[in-house]
Amino acid sequence: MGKIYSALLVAYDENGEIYEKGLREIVRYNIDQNKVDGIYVGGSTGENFMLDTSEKKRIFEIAYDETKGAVDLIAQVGSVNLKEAKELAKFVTELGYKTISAVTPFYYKFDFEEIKSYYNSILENVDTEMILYSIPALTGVSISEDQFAELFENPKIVGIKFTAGDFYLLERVRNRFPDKIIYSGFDEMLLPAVSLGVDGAIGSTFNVNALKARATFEAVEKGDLVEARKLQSESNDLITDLLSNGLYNTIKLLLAELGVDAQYCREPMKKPNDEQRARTKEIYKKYFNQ
Ligand code: MN9
Repeated sequence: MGKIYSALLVAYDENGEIYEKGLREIVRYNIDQNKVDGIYVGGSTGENFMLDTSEKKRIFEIAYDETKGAVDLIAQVGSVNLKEAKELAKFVTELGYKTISAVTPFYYKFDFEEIKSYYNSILENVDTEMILYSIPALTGVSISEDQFAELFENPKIVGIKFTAGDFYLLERVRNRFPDKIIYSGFDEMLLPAVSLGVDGAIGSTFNVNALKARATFEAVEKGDLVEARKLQSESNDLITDLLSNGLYNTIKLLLAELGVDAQYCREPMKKPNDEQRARTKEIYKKYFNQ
């Protein structure tokens, strides 16, 4: 059965500081209500790339402590500051995380040799397994099939979080590396990814829509494509509404409706305005309060 991981949202208070109570509640909600198999900590959804090192560490600590081994955890430690990435890899490993992940280095146009040495360097001093995080739409970095093969030469690299709509590449990689773990990263493209044989999915919208994502997986595994398409369409109605109203803010506001004190995003992301709040109430009524 495919695994469903929430890409963890982080609650920030009015001033943009980590709001521990809310973060703990989001973790709990994912375990108790969303019934996720795991949580991906420190990803895009956690607003990670706007944080300093001590804040990243604090989030890893809180998520680890609140989870208490109930579900699997993956710590995203990647950073364009390699020294920080290595420090975080060591930190989370010592905390007890069994799996790390790292986004491809971004901003500068690193060549593949540099990308490869970034990954091998992060893994040098830690004994954890690594899931590559590929998200070309945000990083501008695409990894080809042959480049994945080269990265997999490091036995600690066990899989990919594949956040892209390139299903040709996904099929090629799936077919060539049957033993690697592939997580689909775009929730709106879950069904095509599942149909190509991914092992699981990691997504922001699973913070409120994990049960339907799991049902989509199950329908494909039963061979019921008609049901799977119906479920994906229902999810995509919600995802379209979320994206058009401001993704992370709207999920946080929905979580608030569901009793989770998810609070705000951190600057430079904006706080929701009245219109977004009103629209979220409608979204809530449409999908969650039937
Ligand atoms: O973790 C997420 N990516 C980002 C992956 O947030 C950048 C996805 O879950 C998307 O948020 C989601 C909506 O496009 O698929």
